Amino acid sequence: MHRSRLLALTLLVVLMALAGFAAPPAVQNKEPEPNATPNEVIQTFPSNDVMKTAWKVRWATTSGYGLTIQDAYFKRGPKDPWMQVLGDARLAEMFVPYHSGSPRFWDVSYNFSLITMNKEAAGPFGKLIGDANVVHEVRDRGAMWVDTNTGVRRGQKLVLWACLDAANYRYLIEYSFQDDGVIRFRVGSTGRNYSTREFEGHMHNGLWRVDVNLDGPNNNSVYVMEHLETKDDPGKAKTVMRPFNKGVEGFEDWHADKFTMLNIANDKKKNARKMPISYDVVPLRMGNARHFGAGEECTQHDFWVTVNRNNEMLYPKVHEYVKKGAKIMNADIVLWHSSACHHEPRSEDGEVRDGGMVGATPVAWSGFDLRPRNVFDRTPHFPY
Ligand SMILES: [Cu+2]
Repeated sequence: MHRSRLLALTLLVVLMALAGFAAPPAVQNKEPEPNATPNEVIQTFPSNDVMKTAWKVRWATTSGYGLTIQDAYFKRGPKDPWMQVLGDARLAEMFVPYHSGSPRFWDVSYNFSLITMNKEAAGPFGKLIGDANVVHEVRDRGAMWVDTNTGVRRGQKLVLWACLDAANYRYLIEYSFQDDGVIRFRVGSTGRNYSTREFEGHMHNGLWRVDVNLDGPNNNSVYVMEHLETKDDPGKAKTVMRPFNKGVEGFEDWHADKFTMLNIANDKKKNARKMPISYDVVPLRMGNARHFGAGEECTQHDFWVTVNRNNEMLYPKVHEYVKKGAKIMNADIVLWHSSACHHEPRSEDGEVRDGGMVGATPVAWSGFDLRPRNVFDRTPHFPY
């Protein structure tokens, strides 16, 4: 490059930086390397009494994805064997488009690191693990159930969480493994609103890739469960369970009036009541995020299912991955799910003082649950 043009370009970059324009880092558009440092946590419940249930979770940290789950096994009773529930699970992308059209960030692809935590972050009962960038906690989770005869049963959960250092933003990535077999996936958006656009609305699309391996990778089938009630049949309602996308790779959408859930079952393994063990995918959402820019096809649907191929990890390509049309009944399947959060800034996000943002955006959460269905033979942790 000619020296004067180089000088002009450098000057422009410096001026842009002074004016508060943060250029997004270069996109790392490669399939990630497998994680090299698995770490194991075993937690029995209740933590202060004779064991009833337990989780064994292997986790890893990696730049970009932050904190990922390698696999997770559940023990539903002291005499039961470990049963696999998860293979690899991760926040596969965090897509953040601003209402005016730009910027449109893919915040996992920029290879950000995790922040280092301290004792204050871990709280009174948490401990720092990894390179002090992951917090391990056992939290009380309030009432598990209430019964006429036996009263209130309180529950607990193992929580692993970390925080991605995404330029001005911070993303809390949190996985909870409950004593009743539930797994909660959450991502929380916080930090400082984008410089020069502090009060512009935008979206935080938490895009998850979860390899569900219920009792191992094989024989998993994906269904859609819908509540149907129409004015053609007043006063009547029914629940319909059907194969996801007719049993092959593809997509489905979430409908508020159908309370759409997915169900992932291992039809070969039954509980004592002869019901196939399964997990419900329970969405917890503000709405369905749809975006229409180039390369944003993956946001056109809320659920995608593929078979597990280790070289297919990129959420923005999921609409291409499903084109193979492979069978997702009695297969090793992967769930891809969008949990989006609409961020319309408030005074509570902070204020602009002397040209810079002062304050911190309170955490806005999105996510979903995986909830056992017929994994137990009866109510978990019931005394008789
Ligand atoms: Cu935001």
